[in-house]
Amino acid sequence: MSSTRSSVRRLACVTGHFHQPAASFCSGSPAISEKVFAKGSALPPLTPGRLRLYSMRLCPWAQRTRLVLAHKNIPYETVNVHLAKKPKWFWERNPVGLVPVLERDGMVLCESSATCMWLDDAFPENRLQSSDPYIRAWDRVLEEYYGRLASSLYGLLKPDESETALKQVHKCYAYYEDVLVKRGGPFFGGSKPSLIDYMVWPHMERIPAVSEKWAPAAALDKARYPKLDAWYRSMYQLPAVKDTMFDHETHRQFLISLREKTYNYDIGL
Ligand SMILES: N[C@@H](CCC(=O)N[C@@H](CS)C(=O)NCC(=O)O)C(=O)O
Repeated sequence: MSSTRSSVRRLACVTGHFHQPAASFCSGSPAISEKVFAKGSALPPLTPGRLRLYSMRLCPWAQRTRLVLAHKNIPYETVNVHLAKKPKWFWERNPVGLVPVLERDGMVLCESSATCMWLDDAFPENRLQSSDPYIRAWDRVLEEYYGRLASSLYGLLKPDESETALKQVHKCYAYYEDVLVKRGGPFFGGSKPSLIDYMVWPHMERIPAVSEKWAPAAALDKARYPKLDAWYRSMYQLPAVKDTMFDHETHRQFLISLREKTYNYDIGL
C-alpha cells in the first residue's frame, strides 16, 4: 500500500484535511471556527433550516456522518466539541456526551449509525442503502461486526492487550475479505459504495497509522487479503473519503495525544 500512502499524504495537504461546508459561509453568517468549543463557551447561534453537525475533527464515528454528508453533497455547518471539557449546551443535546450529533430546527439526533441512516432517508438523492431488504439486513450484520475491529484498533496500542487485539484484527480482515469475495467488490455495495462501505471506513483509515509505527503485524497484507486491499484502494479514490480523511501522521499524533490524555483536538489548526 506504499504508493497509496504517499498520495494520501499529498491529498490531505491539498484538501486541508477538512470539509468546509458551504452553509458555514451563507446568509451573511460568519464561519464557525474549526477549533473546539469547550466548557463555558457560548453556543454558536443556530440558523433556521440549517443542518448542524456537532463533531470532533479526528473522531472516526463522526467521520461516518461526514462521509455521508459529503457523498450526498448536503450543506451543513460543523461545531467541533472539546470532548474532555464539554460545554453544557452539548450535554443538553446528547446526555450520553458522544459526538456525532446532528441538529436542525429543534430535531436532534445522535449515534453515527442513526445519523447516517437518517441522512440517507431524508436526502434520498445518491442513495446509499440497498433497496433489497436482505442486503440491508446483512449490512447491519457487517456493521455490528465492525465494532470488534474498532475496539481492537485501540487494543493494538496497549502492550497488555496488543496480542489479543492483533488476532481480532486479522479475524476481522478475513471476515471482510470473505464478504467482498462473495459480493464481488470492489465495494461492499458492489460496483458503487454503499452505506456500509462508509460505516466501516473510518477505523480502516487509521489502521496504517497504527501498523506503521506500533503494530507492523496489523498491516494489511495484499497477498493474504487481496479483495480488502483492492477495497482500500477504491475507497481512497472516493471524493467523500478524500474530503474527510486525515494523513497517517496526523492520526498517529492524535492517537498519542489520546494515550497521553493531552487531547489535542485542534491538531494541525
Ligand atoms: N456509538 C457512538 C460512539 C461515538 C463516540 O465514541 N464518540 C467519541 C469520539 S470519537 C466521543 O464522543 N467521546 C466522548 C466521550 O467518551 O466522553 C456512535 O457511533 O456515534
